[in-house]
Amino acid sequence: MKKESGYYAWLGEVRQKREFARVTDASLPPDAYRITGGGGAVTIASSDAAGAMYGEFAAGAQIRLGVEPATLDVTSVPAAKYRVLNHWDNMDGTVERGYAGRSLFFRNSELCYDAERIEDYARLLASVGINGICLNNVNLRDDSRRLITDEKLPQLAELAAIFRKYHVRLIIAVDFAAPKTVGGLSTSDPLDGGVIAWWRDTAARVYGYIPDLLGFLVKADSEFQSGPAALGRTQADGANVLAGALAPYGGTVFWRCFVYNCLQDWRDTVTDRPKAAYDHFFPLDGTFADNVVLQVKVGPVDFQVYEPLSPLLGALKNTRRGLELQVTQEYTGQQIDLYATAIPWERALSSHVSETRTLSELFGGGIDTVVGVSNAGDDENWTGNPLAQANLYAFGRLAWNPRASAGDILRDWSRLTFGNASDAAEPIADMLLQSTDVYAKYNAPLGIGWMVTPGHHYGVNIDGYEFSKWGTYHRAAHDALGVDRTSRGTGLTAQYDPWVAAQFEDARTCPEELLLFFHRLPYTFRLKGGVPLIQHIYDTHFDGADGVARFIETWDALRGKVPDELHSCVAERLNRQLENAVEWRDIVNTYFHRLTGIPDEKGRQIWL
Ligand code: GCV
Repeated sequence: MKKESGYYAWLGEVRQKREFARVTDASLPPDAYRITGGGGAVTIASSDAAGAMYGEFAAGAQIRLGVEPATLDVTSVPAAKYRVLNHWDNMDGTVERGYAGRSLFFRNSELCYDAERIEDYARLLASVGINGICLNNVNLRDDSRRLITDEKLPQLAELAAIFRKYHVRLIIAVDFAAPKTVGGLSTSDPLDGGVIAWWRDTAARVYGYIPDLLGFLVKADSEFQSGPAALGRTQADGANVLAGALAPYGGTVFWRCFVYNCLQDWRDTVTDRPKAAYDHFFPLDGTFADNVVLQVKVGPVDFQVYEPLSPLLGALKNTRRGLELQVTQEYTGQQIDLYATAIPWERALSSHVSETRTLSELFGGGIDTVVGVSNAGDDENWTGNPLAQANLYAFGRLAWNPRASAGDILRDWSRLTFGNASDAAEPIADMLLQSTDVYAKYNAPLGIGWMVTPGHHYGVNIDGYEFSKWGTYHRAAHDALGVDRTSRGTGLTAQYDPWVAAQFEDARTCPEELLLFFHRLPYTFRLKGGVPLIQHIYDTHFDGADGVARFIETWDALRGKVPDELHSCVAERLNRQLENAVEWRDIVNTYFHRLTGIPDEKGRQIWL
């Protein structure tokens, strides 16, 4: 079943190795390739072995997409040096925010894996250009802290060897307090001589086992993880001590910027969570060591359906940055609901950081790393919902080329997976292309976010986070909704480049999908098309649920055109998605009708 099933086509096909001629061209940058057809052979030129491998995968994919080999003429250079997946896998086998079974790597506090499956996974990742992977959760728990000890490193080195065959290098997530929790020292103060020596010894030990380790990943001072702030030190003090330890081995510190106060008081209207990363890191610009990459989430809050770009991405000028995206669908349907992440990623990458530059134009300059939080687990189809494989594929494609079009990527994935000439490929690509709009319509309106069930984050709960400590408030009242983050409100807009800030400041120029993120507006406020805000809420919620019903019709018509097992797996999820969308529709519409007393102009069913 495993290899024949349509679930595996994207992987299965790349397993069919084709023979291409290889030549060395030292003028090409690392990982880059040039593919040329003609003369009876397809030739891959590269300056290194990784480039030759990427070229072979790309040539194979082009041929399967119907390109005549003789006409191949492609030169491709990755925009980001590091294209990395972060797994949030715990050593007990659970996966934080995982929706595809259990961990591929861990069980019962041990490394535990199917080597053949890991090799499939490594090949799958390499086929879309991914070249780094962190296996353990950034939230360090129990034995995962000990992955940097002699007890766990021999087995980790065996896993590293499998990934190495495909030029994928391991990263280890480490506990900032490891000098204490692992080393038994009395402090983890980064300026303490004993701590500095401990990290040096640790790096020497780790690199003894895994000489090509890409580096360490750290979530510090965030959501109860330890960090330098608690010791009166800066984030730079913390990152630089690790960087010093890794430097002799060419290692990199991936230091996350997801630092905020998760114990806020909802009555406090001054503290504003999306301002936190900039407030913590911008003043330190230029003080991080050269081998530190600041890993910044794409939006300033936490992977909500609509967020502006994190202001930190454009503001830092003298510090290396990594863009962090969430492939796993924590807030976006948990691999039950259909949601093609390529579309919001394309929107983010083409968003402006200044009048003249988009986010994608920072690649090759300040941004040299792209990180995706993985959506894969040990489910036989890798991603729980087989259509969510498109998100892993799209992550690799956009990390390699951030200007690629989401539409092209999704169509390619569909054709590579279901067959170039298959009747299913186009309708499935169309469903994926519509999926994020449909999901956004029945979700929280216009960038307000966070109307999800607390804890697991699936399904609607409008006030679930409204009176909590997490800093995630919509502040809906009978007359107005949203948070004023302009200069008249919390002042978040001031963290952006002035040209970008000016767009956000004015409700008439603010991108409509971010209107309630930046503005507090009356329900009678007229949107660009003239529709009042309250009517927009009703209309989109009815449309969103109708959109899911249409997906079910499309999918029913595909029975027999895709493998049966895949069909029933997706069908079952679409039915659950419809229940979810109806619940969102009815609860959101009822909530706002009751609050405002304003009826739906179209007189549809709202439960009062
Ligand atoms: C790994 C969100 C998620 C957490 C995650 C955190 C992070 O808060 O809900 O599960 O923790 O982001 O990115 O560190």
